[in-house]
Amino acid sequence: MNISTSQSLFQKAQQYIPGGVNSPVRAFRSVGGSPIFIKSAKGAHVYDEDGNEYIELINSWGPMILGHAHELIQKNVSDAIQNSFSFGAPTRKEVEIAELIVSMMPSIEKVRMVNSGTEATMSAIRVARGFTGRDKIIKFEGCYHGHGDSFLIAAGSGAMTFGTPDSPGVTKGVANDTLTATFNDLASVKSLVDSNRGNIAALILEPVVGNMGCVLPAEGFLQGLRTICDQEGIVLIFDEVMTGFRLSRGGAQERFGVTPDLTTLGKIIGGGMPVGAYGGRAEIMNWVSPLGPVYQAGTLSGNPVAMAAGMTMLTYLNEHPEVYLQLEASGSKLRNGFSASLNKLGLNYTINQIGSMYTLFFTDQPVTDLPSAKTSDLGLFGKYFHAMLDRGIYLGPSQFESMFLSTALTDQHLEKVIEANEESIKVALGLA
Ligand code: KE4
Repeated sequence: MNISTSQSLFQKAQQYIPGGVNSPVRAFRSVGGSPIFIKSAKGAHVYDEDGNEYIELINSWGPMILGHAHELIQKNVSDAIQNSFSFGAPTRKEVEIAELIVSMMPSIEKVRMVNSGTEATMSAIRVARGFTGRDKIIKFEGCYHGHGDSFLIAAGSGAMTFGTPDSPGVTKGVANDTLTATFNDLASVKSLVDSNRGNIAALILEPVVGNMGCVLPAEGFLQGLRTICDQEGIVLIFDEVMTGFRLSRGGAQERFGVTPDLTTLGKIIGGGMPVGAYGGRAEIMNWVSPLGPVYQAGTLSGNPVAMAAGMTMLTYLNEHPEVYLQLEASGSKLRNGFSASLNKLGLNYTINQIGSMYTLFFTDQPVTDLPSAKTSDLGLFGKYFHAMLDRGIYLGPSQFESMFLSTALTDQHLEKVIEANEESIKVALGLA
């Protein structure tokens, strides 16, 4: 496959941009090779600068749940830009999207729009600290909540790919207030709570993890966290930047029937534009400035063009529940197809899948937390990744990421992915 234009662009990019990319995972460092530069996308396909077509399973790491260049979103965004791009003043759309988010996610009584998932999680723990008057937070190894200092401790996603889960530049003071537990291990949470009683403001997690690869909560885990937080006066924060409006119309909290005190959102709510949000119980959110004393602000928060994209996306998802039936069917079809291939090859690699999120782990261990995710063979994954790319399937360039399906994927697309998957595993194993 000719990717010479991408290669020369990458060469040039590295002169001006650290690592040649504006977000680390894009650099292909954990899978090797030179990243492809995307020129355009439509529906289930992306097209690189050399004209190669790929079936898309990243979907911008989640936002493009309806596929790329959805005509309704395109139209409403192009209408919005006729009225200029930004005012730095309140607008009608911000009220409408806030009302819609509150109606779709009942645990959210009040919500504040920001510009990224990172801003959402940073702000959520700040208001939890303000509300409780406590300093410490609990997070889970392998969960990623954006690049805020408090979270770059045993972080997942790109941080983990680089083997630097604890980033330089995060001060000891900040790190001291972040306690890390093991995902799916309530005892590890209880021991942190016992040794920090009265000092823990919040517990934050991805209710379904995407950032160590896709990892599901064990039976009773989420409810167990809810009980601990109720007993200890700890603010339970579900980071639904990935899962929000993806795993169901009301996100993971609706699917698993566990109600957090605060929720952070991103990705889908921007319809592909830079949008994040945090919200939850009014008695907590009322602490946010200008109503309360916890400061948080943003020049482009609630940007009218971004709100047009997000509002169109959320309205469509709210009015078309069949989207979630299709995504469930697509996720199951892919999982069953992959399992059939693995059985044929006599391999019992682990597939973690829920709805339209999945990860194929190159390990025969069950993957329930960071240590088990790390038993995966990264070299094998890298060969598999490139074999899939050569067959026109565009996966996330890391073993420790979830893939994201869109409604633009047809059965034919999925069958092509299943076929390419079997061939690519053989190539990776040197069997073809
Ligand atoms: P952003 O600041 O990247 O918008 O959101 C941070 C974030 C917060 N919480 C969760 C659960 C997330 O998954 C993310 C960001 N996800 C990564 C994918 N692993 C974004 C991809 C990237 O970093 O380039």
